[in-house]
Amino acid sequence: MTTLMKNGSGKRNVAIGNVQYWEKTKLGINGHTDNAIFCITVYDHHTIRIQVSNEGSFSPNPYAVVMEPKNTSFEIDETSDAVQLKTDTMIIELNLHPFCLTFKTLEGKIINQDDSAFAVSWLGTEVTNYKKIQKDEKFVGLGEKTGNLNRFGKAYTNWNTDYFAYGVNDDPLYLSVPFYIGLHNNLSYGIFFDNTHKTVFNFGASNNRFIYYSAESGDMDYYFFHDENVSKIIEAYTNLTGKMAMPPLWSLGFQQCRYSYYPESEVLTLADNFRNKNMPADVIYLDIHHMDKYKVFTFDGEKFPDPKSMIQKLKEKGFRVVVIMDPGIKTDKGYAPFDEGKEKNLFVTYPDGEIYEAQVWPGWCAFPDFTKPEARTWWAEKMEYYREAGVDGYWTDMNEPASWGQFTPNLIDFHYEGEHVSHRKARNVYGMQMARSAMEGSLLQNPKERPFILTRSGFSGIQRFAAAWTGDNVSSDEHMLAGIRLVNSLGLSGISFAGYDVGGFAGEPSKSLYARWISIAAFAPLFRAHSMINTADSEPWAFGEEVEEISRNYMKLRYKLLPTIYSAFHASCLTGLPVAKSLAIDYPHDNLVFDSAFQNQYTFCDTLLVAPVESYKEITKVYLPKGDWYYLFDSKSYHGNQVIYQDCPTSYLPVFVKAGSFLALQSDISHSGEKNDGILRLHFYFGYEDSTYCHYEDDGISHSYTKGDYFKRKISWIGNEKKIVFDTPMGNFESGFKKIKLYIHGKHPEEILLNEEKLFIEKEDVAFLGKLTDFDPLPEHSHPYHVAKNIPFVIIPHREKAFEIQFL
Ligand code: NBV
Repeated sequence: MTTLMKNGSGKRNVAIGNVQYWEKTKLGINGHTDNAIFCITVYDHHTIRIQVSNEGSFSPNPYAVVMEPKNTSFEIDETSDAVQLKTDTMIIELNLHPFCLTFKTLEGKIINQDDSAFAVSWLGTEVTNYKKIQKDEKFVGLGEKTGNLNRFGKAYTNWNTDYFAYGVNDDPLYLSVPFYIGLHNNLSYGIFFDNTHKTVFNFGASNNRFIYYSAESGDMDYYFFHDENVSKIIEAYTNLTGKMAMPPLWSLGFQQCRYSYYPESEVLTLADNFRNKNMPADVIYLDIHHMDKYKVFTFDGEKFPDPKSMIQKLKEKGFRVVVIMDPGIKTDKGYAPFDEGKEKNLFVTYPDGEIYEAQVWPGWCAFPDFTKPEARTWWAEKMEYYREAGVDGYWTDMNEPASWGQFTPNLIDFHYEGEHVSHRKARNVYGMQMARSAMEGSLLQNPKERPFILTRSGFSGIQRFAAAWTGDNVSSDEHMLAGIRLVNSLGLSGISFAGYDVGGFAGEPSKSLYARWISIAAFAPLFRAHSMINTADSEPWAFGEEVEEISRNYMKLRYKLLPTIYSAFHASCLTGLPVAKSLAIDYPHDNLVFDSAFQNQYTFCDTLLVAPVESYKEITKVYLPKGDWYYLFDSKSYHGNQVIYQDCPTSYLPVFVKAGSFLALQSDISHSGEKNDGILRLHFYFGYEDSTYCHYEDDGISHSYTKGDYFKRKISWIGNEKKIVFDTPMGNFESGFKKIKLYIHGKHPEEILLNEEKLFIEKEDVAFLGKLTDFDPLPEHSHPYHVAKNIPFVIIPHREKAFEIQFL
């Protein structure tokens, strides 16, 4: 196009120009301007795609988006200067001279608007969309990005990067999600820029005129989301880019990693230690030393002479093994994965066809082209080697891809589903496609079980394939808090199953730091401890008796909470909303949420408010947003909308429970596969706001839940009627709980309804969870009280703390 000729050297900015032609289509508007073609597509009422290209056609973009436009009705209104497209949720106004988009509410409030002079512009191949900054606008999300919850005033680059011991303000890291949420004037919207090149998001850094997002090359291809609240925007974004599938229950337990546990005897002792020390755990990782000379799909015969029987022994103790897989394949003739990959043309090459080699752990390596379907399938087939040995989960590391020198030449070729592109376009999706291949491999090799893949690198949509962790963090308080923000930000960006290395990967944590970190991580979606080679032991018992005790208490609490956590994962799979929710999701227009003192706070499973605090603090400020709250450990109640000072000795993490909500706990178990005592402890925290807890169970491992083999029961609190309602369960799975003990916390009226039955509660029946060391103050039940008519359970009152409900 003329643009490129005029601007080939990238000397000056070239804006999109005036609209010369437009037409209404079935799905929106198509047209062209002085310098580009454009297309506006209504995906549904709250999701609009804007594509602009100066290359004559739009590129297919095969990775992030899984949704097709729905047939959504919309209206078009035309004036001489503008065209308005109106859905049930918003108005998109296209100014014609020049092209400039304004997104408005149905009442006409501006949600978001292009900078009228620059709108979409090019500098050479670099394409940018400039947006006006709205008054007091805040920005959240953008995935794995360091810095403040509110990203205003900073700029970020998306370019997947291996970054050992990154600083807490460094950028870019391993995984890119070019999606953010804007907040202002009680409005919220989302923008997902679907371009896999290196992209930059500037939220008002070094200028006071606009915010912008730009890509080195390719189309301006973005989705605009608007709805009544942030949750709905995240839902819409994950409708577009996909939701996670239900992970295996064991992956929600405690996971222990180290670079590296070997030989076999050390791994087995590690497992015994967890059991002997009465510390619940589910997963042990094998890092790169499990391999023969770091060659993927091998075991080191000396360190692990019989991996199959070792893994079998671990399984008997209730452990699952997750094995690391790095993408680099040693270029050794005679090493089957290399020979095969070469013969089948599955490696990334230079444009002249020569295999691209770079150095990683095994030495010079070739890299499977995971953007090529045949390479993904081949890798998935190769995973038979691990499955044969009994491996259950896979950890895709170094998949940015990383190599010594950290500077991959841009000219190398990638298949990119047949588009044949350079590294510039493929890098950001390489890691995600490796994780995809690992997930497909897990399903291929072990079709009856759900995969668990943990990935370091990824792109928008990675939640469909893997959980993510935040890479090589450092043992420091500021890193601990930065990790929490990273996980909260991943959650804002569609990646719900995420965590950080407890204790810090690089360096060595102090006793109190480890204790604090593991306490917080008990409330992280992924609960995994890890540490670097040549560092001191860092298992939860390695820091002395007191830390061991604290770790045990929080690990046990995690396991007791598994019914709640599992139910929250189920909800997350349906909605795309995170399990660890930044307060920006539910309280987006409350400025204190963004205050540096409170920006790390989040809700876990919608019920618990976690206030992370440094290890050296004995007292901390906590912001309780609107509503009422109870301190978890003694059920002391607080009004919300206030800052409180909370004692936080190392053994007590400030955690609060939302008034009016439920927490479902089970008895102590030592791993997720162990049977509980069949009693669900349902803790209700009295309050005036309504709430619903959707209790979910299934077999925890197979896919049969997708065919109806689940147990699901809505338990609601209707505040103004003072009524707890147990809905009829749904699904074909028999609940593992035969009884429910109901605990009522807080100052409540003497009469509460349980469905239609009256439940009389004496004042002294106020319950609390008790001291951490005495966490299960459940007394034995006494006499049956009465049989409720319409619901299948018996209520047994008890004079101390709980009501027992028995299923008939
Ligand atoms: O495989 C070794 C490590 C791994 O333990 C860590 O979790 C990854 O993030 N890996 C990076 C390679 C090099 C670390 C210096």
